[in-house]
Amino acid sequence: RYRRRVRFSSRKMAPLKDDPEDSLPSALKDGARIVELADDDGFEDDTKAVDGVPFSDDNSSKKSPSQADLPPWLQAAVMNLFHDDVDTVSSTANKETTASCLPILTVEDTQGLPLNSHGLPNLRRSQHIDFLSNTFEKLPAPYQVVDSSRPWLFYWGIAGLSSLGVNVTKYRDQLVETVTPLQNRTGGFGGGHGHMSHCACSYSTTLALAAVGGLDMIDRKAMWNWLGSLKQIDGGFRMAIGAEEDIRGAYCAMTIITILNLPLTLPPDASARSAGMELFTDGLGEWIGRCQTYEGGIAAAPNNEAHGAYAFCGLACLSILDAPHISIPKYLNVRELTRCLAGLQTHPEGGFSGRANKLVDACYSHWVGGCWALLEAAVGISEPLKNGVSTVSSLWSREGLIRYLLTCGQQPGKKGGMRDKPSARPDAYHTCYSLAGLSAAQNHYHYDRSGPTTDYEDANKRLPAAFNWSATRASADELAAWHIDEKDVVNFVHPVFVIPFQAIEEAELLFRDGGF
Ligand code: FPP
Ligand code: K
Ligand code: ZN
Repeated sequence: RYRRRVRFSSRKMAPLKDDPEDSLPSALKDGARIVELADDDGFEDDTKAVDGVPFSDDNSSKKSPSQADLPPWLQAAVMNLFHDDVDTVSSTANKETTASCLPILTVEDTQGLPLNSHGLPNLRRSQHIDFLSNTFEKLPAPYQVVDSSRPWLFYWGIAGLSSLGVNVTKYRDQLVETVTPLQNRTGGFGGGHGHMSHCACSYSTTLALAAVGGLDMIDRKAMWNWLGSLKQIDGGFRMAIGAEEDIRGAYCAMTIITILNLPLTLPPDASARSAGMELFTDGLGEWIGRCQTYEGGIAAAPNNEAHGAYAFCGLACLSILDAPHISIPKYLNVRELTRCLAGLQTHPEGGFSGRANKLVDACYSHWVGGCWALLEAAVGISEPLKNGVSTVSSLWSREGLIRYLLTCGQQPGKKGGMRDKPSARPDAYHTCYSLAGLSAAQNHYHYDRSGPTTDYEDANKRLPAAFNWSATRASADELAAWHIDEKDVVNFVHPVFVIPFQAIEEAELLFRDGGF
């Protein structure tokens, strides 16, 4: 009797072939941890259940030619090696998601998409451009529900188009005209006409205006006053006057302050002054530190559940306060955070989930995928290239994310756009953040530690830390290893502000003198 080889002791594991050596992909034979079990181990020998995953050992005739070239992690998934037998609502949903993704991931199902020279779907650039351009047209009635989030649509459209290489400055006059009635005289932007100012709307409007070159329409002094009214005595920021205090507020407020070069001193009538605070940055790093949870991840606010989207807000905000290698380890446990975020990359899909045991979703390609450049800068593996030679390594699987986005993320058919997962419809939010995540995976981002650092003694000087980034293209070898062609690569996206580098450089020049 043969001895069966298994990786995890689970009743529901897919059966292995009679000759276990032959049934293992070669990459798994060397180096993989193999556990030998005697045949009297109590497992049923003829289990055929594969938990809804459409690959079992008897459908080899359906395998696409490209399956032989699959990377080891995906081969392992095809063999259904990663399963436990605790069923929950989430685990069932996860299995269904895996089942619907797997044939698309392996390109057994091409969805009718044209393939690149490596057999992966091409980036559908022109279709995605058409899709995002439509965001600026008259929208169908169901969009009424986003009437309070109109600036997000402008930002997602502008940022996504920039990633695809569109020169978005052609939208300047149109955008300035549209957001003029959203600006309140008391400072900031609301989500729709007559709405009160809100941090998220002010953030997305500021970034969209920066990208099109329209920042000078903002009343900076009023913005400064309004942001001052959001600063709390525990160090954080509210999203709006009387609204919730969370880490989005911290990232949005510090982004606006930095891009517009507003004074770091709180306005005279800011209520946080009553607790002795003087600067927008007072107590902020400590407050972000309190958002790190027992999982290692970052929550919206202290004592909440960690979520990948808030990890980005926290890391980006800290990367504004000071250089990542200074501010991130100062306020966060980097090892625990890294472990938590790495655990959010799902297998076999290769994309990210937002939190433990939940589903892969393409928008987390940015919210989690965008954390790596910041974390890698914090631990010192993303410094500028030495003599043009890349020695950069990664804490995550770029290849996995790229494959998920190009296969499962792209909407097939005429319309284009990108989607959460194959069962979802495309939308501007997922298109924007899928492209930002694709950019994080396909390009290298470097932090220059010799650049200027924060001088808190001079509170009227802009925080310089977030302006020390640069980016470089991946090598031809890397593109080949990731199974992509040159034309599948998207533009650089600034790792902190999530718009093009050029827009950040122009804002830096425009408000160089500070003051009002
Ligand atoms: C859970 O939704 C999602 C959240 C609790 C946070 C979402 C926040 C953002 C996407 C970004 C915020 C950042 C800024 C700058 C405004 P869910 O339960 O539907 O999703 P899940 O199952 O994937 O967790
Ligand atoms: K979701
Ligand atoms: Zn999503």
